[in-house]
Amino acid sequence: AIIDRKLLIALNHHNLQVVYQPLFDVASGEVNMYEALVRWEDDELGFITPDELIPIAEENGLIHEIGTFVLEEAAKLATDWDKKGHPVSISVNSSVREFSNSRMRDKIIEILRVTGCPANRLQLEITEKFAFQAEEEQSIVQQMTELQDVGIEFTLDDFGTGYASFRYMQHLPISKIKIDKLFIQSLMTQSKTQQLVEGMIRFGKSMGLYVVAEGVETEGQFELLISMGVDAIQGYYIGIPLTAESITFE
Ligand code: G
Ligand code: G
Ligand code: NA
Ligand code: MN
Repeated sequence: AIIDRKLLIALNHHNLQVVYQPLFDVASGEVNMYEALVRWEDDELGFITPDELIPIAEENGLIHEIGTFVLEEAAKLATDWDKKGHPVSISVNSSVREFSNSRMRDKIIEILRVTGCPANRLQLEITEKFAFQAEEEQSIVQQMTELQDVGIEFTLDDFGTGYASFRYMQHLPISKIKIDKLFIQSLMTQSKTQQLVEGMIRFGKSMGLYVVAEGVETEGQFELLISMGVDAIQGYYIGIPLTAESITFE
């Protein structure tokens, strides 16, 4: 299809963008992490959102090239920040599909080596939206475990909306969960949602995990989540996704 060809050309010309959204760490009271989010705008097709782009790329196989591009951009930026004295890490979304390539681990280690990025400055977010096949499981777990051994942390993204959370947690080396924004949207208006979020935070903490809430847009949500013991907050209330050049440190 035309979109597949256009995407390939855009990737070859590095014509995609990456924007970065801040995460506020409650314990330190500082932004200590940014999430990398890919953006693609085509001259004719216009703006293609990641919700459209990622499924297309998973289908046509270009998800691996998108992953490489975003990882390289993020690793370069985190290295640049490190050199300037900003100890801030960047987390990159990756589809479990990307780990079906047995060289995902090697690719990431190579990106760290080439960019000089400290391993603990690059993190990965895995979504539970997609199930992995039983036969892929061993390779996925092994690659993730080896990456964790060198210092790369994994977040289970969109927590609570998939169907495989507990299975993922049982097998994958995850140290953080990110409560999906769907739950945050009705946090203030539904007592049932409030109980669910409280339960997810308590569960995460009892598992020794770092618990993030995303999609936080108001002070009310922010205060309530902090009183519930959440470890980090992400959302428009903290900051919108920005290009690397627009991000400043005080
Ligand atoms: O912020 P935004 O609307 O762009 O994100 C929409 C969805 O796309 C989110 O689920 C996010 O995890 C996913 N996404 C954004 N960037 C990337 C990326 O570089 N790789 C993958 N696999 N998913 C991404
Ligand atoms: O699936 P993932 O969790 O990675 O998706 C992140 C998506 O959420 C991105 O599209 C990002 O632009 C969007 N997002 C980030 N902060 C907020 C927010 O406060 N409210 C809403 N509605 N969306 C947000
Ligand atoms: Na994410
Ligand atoms: Mn999410």
